[in-house]
Amino acid sequence: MKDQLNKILQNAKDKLEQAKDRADIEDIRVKVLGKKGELTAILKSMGQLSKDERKELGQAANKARAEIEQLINNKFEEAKEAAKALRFKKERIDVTEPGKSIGLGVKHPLTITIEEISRIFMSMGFSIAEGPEVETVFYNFDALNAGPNHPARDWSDTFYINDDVLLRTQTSPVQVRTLLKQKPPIKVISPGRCFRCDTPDATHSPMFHQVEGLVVDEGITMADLKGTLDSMAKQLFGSSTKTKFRPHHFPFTEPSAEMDVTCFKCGGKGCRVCKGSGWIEILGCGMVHPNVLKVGNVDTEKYTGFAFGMGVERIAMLKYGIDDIRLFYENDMRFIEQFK
Ligand code: 2U9
Repeated sequence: MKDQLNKILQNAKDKLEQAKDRADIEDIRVKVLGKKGELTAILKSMGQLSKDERKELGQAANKARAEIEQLINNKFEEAKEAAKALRFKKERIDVTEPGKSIGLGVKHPLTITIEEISRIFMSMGFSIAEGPEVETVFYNFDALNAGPNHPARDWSDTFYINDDVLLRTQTSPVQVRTLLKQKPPIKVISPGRCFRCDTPDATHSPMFHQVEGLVVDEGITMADLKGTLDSMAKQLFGSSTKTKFRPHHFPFTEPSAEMDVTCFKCGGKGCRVCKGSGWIEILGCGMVHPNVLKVGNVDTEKYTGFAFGMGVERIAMLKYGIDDIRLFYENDMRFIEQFK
Protein backbone atom coordinates (compact mmCIF):
# COMPACT_ATOMS: atom_id res chain seq x y z
CA MET A 1 0.00 0.00 0.00
CA LYS A 2 2.88 2.29 0.67
CA ASP A 3 4.08 1.72 -2.91
CA GLN A 4 0.59 2.52 -4.10
CA LEU A 5 0.66 5.73 -2.07
CA ASN A 6 4.00 6.77 -3.57
CA LYS A 7 2.63 6.01 -7.02
CA ILE A 8 -0.43 8.17 -6.40
CA LEU A 9 1.80 10.99 -5.16
CA GLN A 10 4.16 10.73 -8.11
CA ASN A 11 1.31 10.43 -10.57
CA ALA A 12 -0.40 13.51 -9.08
CA LYS A 13 2.86 15.46 -9.33
CA ASP A 14 3.35 14.46 -12.99
CA LYS A 15 -0.21 15.33 -13.93
CA LEU A 16 -0.08 18.66 -12.09
CA GLU A 17 3.12 19.42 -13.94
CA GLN A 18 1.23 19.06 -17.23
CA ALA A 19 -1.98 20.81 -16.10
CA LYS A 20 -2.69 23.77 -18.33
CA ASP A 21 -5.52 25.57 -16.55
CA ARG A 22 -7.80 25.65 -13.51
CA ALA A 23 -10.10 23.00 -15.00
CA ASP A 24 -7.20 20.53 -15.40
CA ILE A 25 -6.11 21.14 -11.78
CA GLU A 26 -9.63 20.74 -10.43
CA ASP A 27 -9.89 17.49 -12.36
CA ILE A 28 -6.76 16.14 -10.69
CA ARG A 29 -7.95 17.29 -7.26
CA VAL A 30 -11.21 15.39 -7.64
CA LYS A 31 -9.46 12.26 -8.99
CA VAL A 32 -6.94 12.16 -6.14
CA LEU A 33 -8.50 13.84 -3.11
CA GLY A 34 -12.21 13.72 -3.95
CA LYS A 35 -14.76 11.46 -2.19
CA LYS A 36 -14.12 8.74 -4.72
CA GLY A 37 -10.50 9.74 -5.26
CA GLU A 38 -7.43 7.50 -5.31
CA LEU A 39 -6.09 8.68 -1.95
CA THR A 40 -9.50 8.48 -0.31
CA ALA A 41 -9.81 4.88 -1.57
CA ILE A 42 -6.54 3.97 0.17
CA LEU A 43 -7.66 5.56 3.43
CA LYS A 44 -10.97 3.66 3.20
CA SER A 45 -9.21 0.32 2.66
CA MET A 46 -6.98 0.76 5.74
CA GLY A 47 -9.57 -1.11 7.84
CA GLN A 48 -8.03 -4.41 6.78
CA LEU A 49 -4.62 -3.47 8.23
CA SER A 50 -3.20 -4.01 11.69
CA LYS A 51 -3.20 -1.12 14.17
CA ASP A 52 0.50 -0.36 13.68
CA GLU A 53 0.27 -0.63 9.92
CA ARG A 54 -2.77 1.64 10.00
CA LYS A 55 -0.92 4.21 12.05
CA GLU A 56 2.10 4.17 9.76
CA LEU A 57 0.09 4.26 6.58
CA GLY A 58 -2.31 6.85 8.01
CA GLN A 59 0.60 9.20 8.73
CA ALA A 60 2.10 8.59 5.30
CA ALA A 61 -1.31 9.18 3.63
CA ASN A 62 -1.89 12.43 5.56
CA LYS A 63 1.59 13.61 4.61
CA ALA A 64 0.92 12.75 0.97
CA ARG A 65 -2.45 14.48 1.14
CA ALA A 66 -0.88 17.64 2.63
CA GLU A 67 1.81 17.58 -0.05
CA ILE A 68 -0.70 17.15 -2.87
CA GLU A 69 -2.95 19.86 -1.43
CA GLN A 70 0.02 22.21 -1.26
CA LEU A 71 0.98 21.38 -4.87
CA ILE A 72 -2.61 21.93 -6.02
CA ASN A 73 -2.81 25.27 -4.23
CA ASN A 74 0.48 26.37 -5.76
CA LYS A 75 -0.67 25.27 -9.19
CA PHE A 76 -4.00 27.11 -8.78
CA GLU A 77 -2.09 30.23 -7.82
CA GLU A 78 0.17 29.83 -10.88
CA ALA A 79 -2.85 29.33 -13.16
CA LYS A 80 -4.51 32.42 -11.72
CA GLU A 81 -1.43 34.52 -12.34
CA ALA A 82 -1.06 33.12 -15.86
CA ALA A 83 -4.72 33.91 -16.67
CA LYS A 84 -4.26 37.43 -15.32
CA ALA A 85 -1.10 37.97 -17.36
CA LEU A 86 -2.91 36.72 -20.47
CA ARG A 87 -5.84 39.08 -19.84
CA PHE A 88 -3.50 42.01 -19.32
CA LYS A 89 -1.73 41.15 -22.55
CA LYS A 90 -5.04 40.95 -24.45
CA GLU A 91 -6.42 44.17 -22.96
CA ARG A 92 -3.21 46.11 -23.33
CA ILE A 93 -3.79 49.58 -24.79
CA ASP A 94 -1.19 51.28 -26.85
CA VAL A 95 -1.41 54.78 -25.45
CA THR A 96 0.93 56.05 -28.13
CA GLU A 97 -1.48 55.05 -30.92
CA PRO A 98 -3.06 58.13 -32.57
CA GLY A 99 -6.73 58.65 -31.50
CA LYS A 100 -9.73 58.37 -33.81
CA SER A 101 -10.57 61.86 -35.00
CA ILE A 102 -14.11 62.97 -34.10
CA GLY A 103 -15.79 65.06 -36.77
CA LEU A 104 -16.61 68.41 -35.16
CA GLY A 105 -20.08 69.70 -35.94
CA VAL A 106 -20.74 73.22 -37.18
CA LYS A 107 -23.57 75.61 -36.49
CA HIS A 108 -26.32 75.85 -39.08
CA PRO A 109 -26.39 79.26 -40.84
CA LEU A 110 -29.91 79.86 -39.46
CA THR A 111 -28.66 79.17 -35.93
CA ILE A 112 -25.74 81.55 -36.53
CA THR A 113 -28.17 84.25 -37.75
CA ILE A 114 -30.65 83.76 -34.88
CA GLU A 115 -27.79 83.89 -32.37
CA GLU A 116 -26.37 87.05 -33.92
CA ILE A 117 -29.75 88.84 -33.93
CA SER A 118 -30.43 87.65 -30.35
CA ARG A 119 -27.02 88.86 -29.15
CA ILE A 120 -27.68 92.32 -30.64
CA PHE A 121 -31.06 92.65 -28.92
CA MET A 122 -29.79 91.23 -25.65
CA SER A 123 -27.06 93.90 -25.67
CA MET A 124 -29.93 96.44 -25.81
CA GLY A 125 -31.61 94.92 -22.76
CA PHE A 126 -34.09 92.55 -24.44
CA SER A 127 -34.74 89.11 -23.01
CA ILE A 128 -35.66 86.04 -25.04
CA ALA A 129 -39.11 84.46 -24.84
CA GLU A 130 -40.14 81.13 -26.30
CA GLY A 131 -43.49 79.44 -26.75
CA PRO A 132 -45.31 76.52 -28.38
CA GLU A 133 -45.25 75.92 -32.13
CA VAL A 134 -48.73 74.37 -31.94
CA GLU A 135 -51.01 77.24 -30.99
CA THR A 136 -54.64 78.17 -30.63
CA VAL A 137 -56.56 80.51 -32.94
CA PHE A 138 -56.84 82.93 -30.03
CA TYR A 139 -53.09 83.49 -29.57
CA ASN A 140 -52.26 83.35 -33.27
CA PHE A 141 -55.10 85.52 -34.68
CA ASP A 142 -57.83 86.80 -32.31
CA ALA A 143 -55.45 88.42 -29.81
CA LEU A 144 -53.57 90.07 -32.67
CA ASN A 145 -56.52 92.08 -33.92
CA ALA A 146 -56.86 89.82 -36.95
CA GLY A 147 -60.66 89.78 -37.10
CA PRO A 148 -62.71 86.73 -38.13
CA ASN A 149 -62.50 87.66 -41.81
CA HIS A 150 -58.81 88.54 -41.92
CA PRO A 151 -57.21 86.93 -45.00
CA ALA A 152 -54.26 85.55 -42.97
CA ARG A 153 -56.69 83.18 -41.20
CA ASP A 154 -57.52 81.47 -44.47
CA TRP A 155 -57.51 77.68 -44.37
CA SER A 156 -55.32 77.69 -47.45
CA ASP A 157 -52.59 79.80 -45.76
CA THR A 158 -52.54 78.16 -42.35
CA PHE A 159 -51.90 74.60 -41.19
CA TYR A 160 -55.00 74.00 -39.04
CA ILE A 161 -55.05 70.92 -36.83
CA ASN A 162 -58.73 71.55 -36.03
CA ASP A 163 -61.01 74.62 -35.91
CA ASP A 164 -59.19 75.97 -32.87
CA VAL A 165 -55.65 74.56 -33.07
CA LEU A 166 -52.99 75.40 -35.66
CA LEU A 167 -49.27 75.60 -36.35
CA ARG A 168 -48.29 79.19 -35.53
CA THR A 169 -47.90 81.36 -38.61
CA GLN A 170 -45.63 83.83 -36.80
CA THR A 171 -44.01 83.98 -33.36
CA SER A 172 -46.42 86.75 -32.22
CA PRO A 173 -48.37 84.32 -29.94
CA VAL A 174 -45.25 84.22 -27.76
CA GLN A 175 -45.50 88.00 -27.21
CA VAL A 176 -49.25 87.71 -26.56
CA ARG A 177 -48.47 85.12 -23.87
CA THR A 178 -45.80 87.46 -22.45
CA LEU A 179 -48.29 90.38 -22.39
CA LEU A 180 -50.77 88.22 -20.49
CA LYS A 181 -48.37 87.04 -17.82
CA GLN A 182 -45.97 89.98 -17.42
CA LYS A 183 -46.68 93.60 -16.47
CA PRO A 184 -44.90 96.41 -18.38
CA PRO A 185 -42.10 97.27 -18.81
CA ILE A 186 -41.80 94.48 -21.39
CA LYS A 187 -38.80 94.12 -23.68
CA VAL A 188 -38.64 90.72 -25.35
CA ILE A 189 -37.69 89.06 -28.61
CA SER A 190 -39.09 85.71 -29.68
CA PRO A 191 -37.03 83.72 -32.17
CA GLY A 192 -38.58 80.51 -33.46
CA ARG A 193 -40.05 78.27 -36.12
CA CYS A 194 -43.25 79.18 -37.98
CA PHE A 195 -45.43 77.43 -40.54
CA ARG A 196 -47.48 78.51 -43.54
CA CYS A 197 -49.12 76.55 -46.36
CA ASP A 198 -46.64 77.59 -49.02
CA THR A 199 -45.44 75.52 -51.94
CA PRO A 200 -41.66 75.38 -51.66
CA ASP A 201 -39.69 77.38 -54.21
CA ALA A 202 -36.48 79.44 -54.12
CA THR A 203 -37.97 82.00 -51.72
CA HIS A 204 -40.82 80.13 -49.98
CA SER A 205 -40.88 77.29 -47.49
CA PRO A 206 -43.83 75.92 -45.45
CA MET A 207 -41.52 75.99 -42.42
CA PHE A 208 -39.39 79.06 -41.72
CA HIS A 209 -37.99 81.11 -38.85
CA GLN A 210 -38.78 84.51 -37.45
CA VAL A 211 -37.49 86.85 -34.82
CA GLU A 212 -40.21 89.12 -33.50
CA GLY A 213 -39.85 91.74 -30.81
CA LEU A 214 -42.12 93.63 -28.42
CA VAL A 215 -41.48 96.64 -26.20
CA VAL A 216 -44.18 98.03 -23.91
CA ASP A 217 -43.53 100.80 -21.39
CA GLU A 218 -44.58 104.32 -20.44
CA GLY A 219 -43.79 106.89 -23.12
CA ILE A 220 -42.64 104.52 -25.87
CA THR A 221 -42.82 106.28 -29.25
CA MET A 222 -42.02 105.69 -32.89
CA ALA A 223 -38.62 107.30 -32.15
CA ASP A 224 -37.77 104.37 -29.84
CA LEU A 225 -38.81 101.96 -32.58
CA LYS A 226 -36.63 103.70 -35.16
CA GLY A 227 -33.63 104.10 -32.86
CA THR A 228 -33.72 100.45 -31.76
CA LEU A 229 -34.12 99.01 -35.26
CA ASP A 230 -31.59 101.40 -36.81
CA SER A 231 -29.05 100.33 -34.16
CA MET A 232 -29.81 96.67 -34.87
CA ALA A 233 -29.34 97.19 -38.63
CA LYS A 234 -25.96 98.89 -38.09
CA GLN A 235 -24.75 96.03 -35.87
CA LEU A 236 -26.04 93.35 -38.24
CA PHE A 237 -25.03 94.81 -41.60
CA GLY A 238 -22.22 97.27 -40.76
CA SER A 239 -21.95 100.69 -39.10
CA SER A 240 -22.40 102.66 -42.34
CA THR A 241 -25.85 101.09 -42.92
CA LYS A 242 -28.73 103.55 -43.22
CA THR A 243 -32.40 102.73 -42.66
CA LYS A 244 -35.67 104.04 -44.03
CA PHE A 245 -39.23 103.34 -42.99
CA ARG A 246 -42.08 103.01 -45.49
CA PRO A 247 -45.73 103.06 -44.37
CA HIS A 248 -47.41 99.65 -44.44
CA HIS A 249 -50.38 97.89 -42.88
CA PHE A 250 -50.52 95.12 -40.26
CA PRO A 251 -53.59 94.40 -38.12
CA PHE A 252 -51.53 94.24 -34.90
CA THR A 253 -49.71 97.58 -35.27
CA GLU A 254 -50.85 101.14 -36.00
CA PRO A 255 -49.10 102.96 -37.55
CA SER A 256 -47.16 100.20 -39.30
CA ALA A 257 -44.06 100.32 -41.47
CA GLU A 258 -41.54 98.27 -43.36
CA MET A 259 -37.88 98.98 -42.78
CA ASP A 260 -35.33 98.99 -45.61
CA VAL A 261 -31.56 99.07 -45.17
CA THR A 262 -29.01 100.46 -47.61
CA CYS A 263 -27.64 97.61 -49.67
CA PHE A 264 -24.61 96.16 -47.85
CA LYS A 265 -23.25 94.90 -51.17
CA CYS A 266 -23.15 98.19 -53.13
CA GLY A 267 -23.62 100.67 -50.27
CA GLY A 268 -26.76 102.10 -51.92
CA LYS A 269 -25.53 102.63 -55.46
CA GLY A 270 -27.66 99.85 -56.89
CA CYS A 271 -26.60 96.30 -57.74
CA ARG A 272 -27.92 92.77 -58.36
CA VAL A 273 -28.55 92.11 -54.65
CA CYS A 274 -30.77 95.20 -54.19
CA LYS A 275 -32.19 94.88 -57.71
CA GLY A 276 -30.76 98.28 -58.59
CA SER A 277 -32.69 100.23 -55.93
CA GLY A 278 -29.88 100.58 -53.36
CA TRP A 279 -32.31 99.46 -50.64
CA ILE A 280 -33.24 96.07 -49.20
CA GLU A 281 -36.44 95.36 -47.26
CA ILE A 282 -35.55 93.74 -43.94
CA LEU A 283 -38.51 93.76 -41.55
CA GLY A 284 -41.99 94.93 -40.64
CA CYS A 285 -42.74 96.97 -37.55
CA GLY A 286 -45.12 99.43 -35.93
CA MET A 287 -46.67 100.82 -32.76
CA VAL A 288 -48.66 98.05 -31.04
CA HIS A 289 -52.38 98.45 -31.77
CA PRO A 290 -54.34 99.46 -28.61
CA ASN A 291 -56.70 96.51 -29.24
CA VAL A 292 -53.74 94.13 -28.85
CA LEU A 293 -52.52 95.86 -25.68
CA LYS A 294 -56.05 95.60 -24.25
CA VAL A 295 -56.03 91.80 -24.73
CA GLY A 296 -53.04 91.79 -22.37
CA ASN A 297 -54.98 94.03 -19.90
CA VAL A 298 -52.46 96.81 -20.47
CA ASP A 299 -53.66 100.31 -19.52
CA THR A 300 -53.50 101.99 -22.94
CA GLU A 301 -53.76 105.46 -21.38
CA LYS A 302 -50.50 104.82 -19.54
CA TYR A 303 -48.54 102.51 -21.78
CA THR A 304 -47.58 102.33 -25.44
CA GLY A 305 -45.38 99.90 -27.30
CA PHE A 306 -43.70 98.95 -30.50
CA ALA A 307 -43.27 95.61 -32.22
CA PHE A 308 -41.34 94.22 -35.14
CA GLY A 309 -40.90 91.00 -37.04
CA MET A 310 -38.29 89.69 -39.43
CA GLY A 311 -37.75 86.53 -41.42
CA VAL A 312 -34.50 84.82 -40.41
CA GLU A 313 -34.08 82.97 -43.72
CA ARG A 314 -34.36 86.21 -45.68
CA ILE A 315 -31.69 87.90 -43.55
CA ALA A 316 -29.35 84.88 -43.73
CA MET A 317 -29.85 84.68 -47.52
CA LEU A 318 -28.99 88.36 -47.91
CA LYS A 319 -26.02 88.24 -45.55
CA TYR A 320 -24.46 85.10 -47.02
CA GLY A 321 -25.57 85.49 -50.62
CA ILE A 322 -27.72 82.32 -50.60
CA ASP A 323 -30.12 82.24 -53.55
CA ASP A 324 -32.41 79.31 -52.65
CA ILE A 325 -34.21 78.95 -49.30
CA ARG A 326 -34.46 75.16 -49.76
CA LEU A 327 -30.70 74.82 -49.23
CA PHE A 328 -31.26 75.52 -45.50
CA TYR A 329 -33.29 72.37 -45.01
CA GLU A 330 -31.42 69.78 -47.06
CA ASN A 331 -28.83 68.98 -44.37
CA ASP A 332 -26.10 68.88 -46.99
CA MET A 333 -22.87 69.27 -45.02
CA ARG A 334 -21.15 70.78 -48.05
CA PHE A 335 -23.59 73.69 -47.73
CA ILE A 336 -23.70 73.92 -43.94
CA GLU A 337 -19.91 73.72 -43.49
CA GLN A 338 -19.38 76.90 -45.51
CA PHE A 339 -20.62 79.03 -42.58
CA LYS A 340 -18.07 77.91 -39.95
C1 2U9 B 1 -47.79 91.53 -30.42
C2 2U9 B 1 -47.96 92.77 -30.96
C3 2U9 B 1 -47.41 93.07 -32.18
C4 2U9 B 1 -45.19 91.70 -34.66
C5 2U9 B 1 -44.86 92.27 -36.00
C6 2U9 B 1 -44.33 92.36 -38.15
C7 2U9 B 1 -44.57 93.68 -37.89
C8 2U9 B 1 -43.92 91.84 -39.47
C9 2U9 B 1 -43.34 89.95 -40.79
C10 2U9 B 1 -41.99 90.24 -41.29
C11 2U9 B 1 -41.68 89.27 -42.37
C12 2U9 B 1 -43.39 88.49 -40.65
O1 2U9 B 1 -41.23 87.15 -41.14
S1 2U9 B 1 -42.27 87.80 -41.77
O2 2U9 B 1 -43.01 87.04 -42.66
N1 2U9 B 1 -43.68 90.56 -39.55
O3 2U9 B 1 -43.86 92.56 -40.43
N2 2U9 B 1 -44.49 91.57 -37.07
S2 2U9 B 1 -44.97 93.89 -36.29
O4 2U9 B 1 -46.15 92.49 -34.07
C13 2U9 B 1 -46.67 92.13 -32.85
C14 2U9 B 1 -46.51 90.89 -32.33
C15 2U9 B 1 -47.07 90.60 -31.10
C16 2U9 B 1 -48.42 91.19 -29.10
